[in-house]
Amino acid sequence: MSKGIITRINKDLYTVSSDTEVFDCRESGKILYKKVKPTVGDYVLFDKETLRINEILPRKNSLIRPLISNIDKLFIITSVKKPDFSSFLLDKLLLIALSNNIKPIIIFTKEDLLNLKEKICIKKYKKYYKSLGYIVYSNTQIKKIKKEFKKSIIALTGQTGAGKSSLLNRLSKDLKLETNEISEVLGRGKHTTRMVTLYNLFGGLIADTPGFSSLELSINKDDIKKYSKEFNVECKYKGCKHINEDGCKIINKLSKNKIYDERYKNYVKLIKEVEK
Ligand SMILES: Nc1nc2c(ncn2[C@@H]2O[C@H](COP(=O)(O)OP(=O)(O)OP(=O)(O)O)[C@@H](O)[C@H]2O)c(=O)[nH]1
Ligand SMILES: [Mg+2]
Ligand SMILES: [Zn+2]
Repeated sequence: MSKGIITRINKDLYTVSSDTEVFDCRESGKILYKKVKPTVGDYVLFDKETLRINEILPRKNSLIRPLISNIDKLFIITSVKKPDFSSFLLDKLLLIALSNNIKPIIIFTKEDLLNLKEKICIKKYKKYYKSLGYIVYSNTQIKKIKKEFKKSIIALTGQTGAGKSSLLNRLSKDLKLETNEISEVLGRGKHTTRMVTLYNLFGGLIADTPGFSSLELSINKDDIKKYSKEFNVECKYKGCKHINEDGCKIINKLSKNKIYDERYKNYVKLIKEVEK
């Protein structure tokens, strides 16, 4: 039996990469009827003769959107215009990464479309997120981004039209991935990338993924608090969620900083979203 990693899934055909070879495999009867379906990023045991996948090896983590497993780093592709910047979406994606034990890397795109005033505003956000300890790049910082690849499995995520495939094309001239202008009417992308595909690049693997126009969060309230840096503090009452509790330290700190307030609003909105 050989070990490999699934790099692409097309209906019931699984592309498995093993050393430097690539195999087109199908599921064996043994796993076909199991609840857990193989995803891109899964390490599998397969038979080179029969081209059957016999076993999915234990996962480090598994995301639903994008559907991918064993991710070390999530490149959060954050467009500042077309589609417009949304700190709510960014905060949501940070939570998805952190709660799945994935290192988030924020990459801003389309800063060239901003006027001076907007540039100053985005700069403040970048500074703030850096102050929280996150890595923040622009999609023009190719050298720095390349350094993130070594020995890592990376997934791109972000809205449709945010510039995920374009970034990969910038990083490697050979990929030539399809990209598309965003729809002027809807102000967002056209769902150009349809499949999750892992590419071998700079000593790591990176997945281009389909963008989304809306995204559900499936983590619990305690974890939202745990992974929201400024709000992961204890208050007067043990387990205070900082929503409307009397004497809450967090609520008392509001209005001191615009982005802090905005992150707080996002936090409350996310808690309410999972309460539904
Ligand atoms: N001005 C500008 N345009 C960009 C930038 N990055 C990407 N674009 C454009 O944005 C549009 C959408 O880019 P894509 O790379 O197709 O976006 P995507 O995130 O892969 O979208 P989906 O595959 O639908 O999820 C294309 O017209 C790109 O040329 C950027 O930094 N500046
Ligand atoms: Mg794309
Ligand atoms: Zn509180």
